[in-house]
Amino acid sequence: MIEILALSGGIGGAKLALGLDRTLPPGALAVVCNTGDDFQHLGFAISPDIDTVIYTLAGIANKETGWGRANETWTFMAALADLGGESWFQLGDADLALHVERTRRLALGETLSAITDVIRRRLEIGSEVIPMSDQPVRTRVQTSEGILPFQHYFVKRRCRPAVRGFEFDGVDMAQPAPRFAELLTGDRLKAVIICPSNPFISIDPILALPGLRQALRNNGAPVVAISPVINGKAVKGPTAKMMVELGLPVTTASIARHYGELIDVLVVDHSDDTELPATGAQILRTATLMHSDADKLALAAEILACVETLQN
Ligand code: FO1
Repeated sequence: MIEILALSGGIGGAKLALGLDRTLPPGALAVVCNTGDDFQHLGFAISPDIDTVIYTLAGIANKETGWGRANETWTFMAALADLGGESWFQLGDADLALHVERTRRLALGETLSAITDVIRRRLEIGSEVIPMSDQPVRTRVQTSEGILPFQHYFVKRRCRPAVRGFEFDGVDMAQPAPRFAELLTGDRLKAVIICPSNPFISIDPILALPGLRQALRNNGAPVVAISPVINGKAVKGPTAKMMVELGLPVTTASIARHYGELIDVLVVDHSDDTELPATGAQILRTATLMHSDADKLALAAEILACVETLQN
C-alpha cells in the first residue's frame, strides 16, 4: 500500500527516488514524474523525466549523463545524422525502443499512465511510476531570445539564453493522472516528498495542475522538500543560472520562499549555514549531496526517519 508519494523531475530527483525505492518495501513508494519536458520529436512521444526515473529505478541508467541508458549504442543517431536528419537530441539505440513502444501504445489510445505502468513492471520496478498527468503539459521557457520549447532551450541551446519565466502550456486543461489523484484523496500517505529537482522546471509544472496544491493541503500528509541548492550552489543543471536570471539569490532561503507554506519540512545540507525565512517549515539538516548509492540510501533513511517522527 503506497505510503510515500515522491514528486520528481529528472536527474536530481531520480537519485532520491532510487534511495527511497531501495529503502522502502515494494509497493510502498509512488514516484510522480514531471511531464512538462515531454515533446514530439522525429515522430516519437518523448518523456525524459519519466524515462530518467524508470531507467534509474531499473538500474540501467547512464550514470555519466544522468539521462538515457547505460551501455548504449548510437548506430541509429549516426545513420540519421548521415542522412541530414535532426541529431541535436541524442536517442540511443536501446532508448529508441522505449520511445517507439510508447508512441505505438499512445496511438492505440492507451494513456501515458497505463503505458508507464506496463513499462515499469516489465523492468521489474517495485515502486509505482506515475506521470503527473495524462493530458499534455508543455513547459516553454521565456528567454532573452523569445519563448522556447523546453528541449530547444535545455538541449538545443544548452540553457544559454537568459531565463525570464516559464509557461506550462495546457496545464489549465490538464488533470492530475488518475492514480496521482487517487493517492492524494486517500488517507494512507505518510508523506509527500518533493525530490531535489529543479523547482522551476521540474516541480512547478506538477504543482501548477489545477487543484493540486489544495489536494496536498487537504490530504494532510506532511510535505518534505529537499533543497537542490547547497551553500549557494545548485547541485545539478541550470538551477543556479536560472535563479540568478530570475533575480533570486542562489540560496536555500530562496528555495524555502519558493515553496512557502506548501512544505512542512525543508531538508538542508549540513554545510549550508544560510539564514532561513520563517515560513513555518521545520528544518532537517543532514547530508543531502548524493554521489554514491550509499548517499542516496542514507538521505532516504534520514527523510523516512523524520517522517516517522512527524507521524507521532
Ligand atoms: N539531454 C541533453 O543534454 N542532450 C541530449 O541529447 C539528451 C537526449 C535525451 C534523450 C532521451 C531522454 O529521456 C533525455 C535526454 N536528455 C538529453 C535529457 C533531457 O533533455 C533532460 O533530462 C530533461 O528534459 C530535463 O530533466
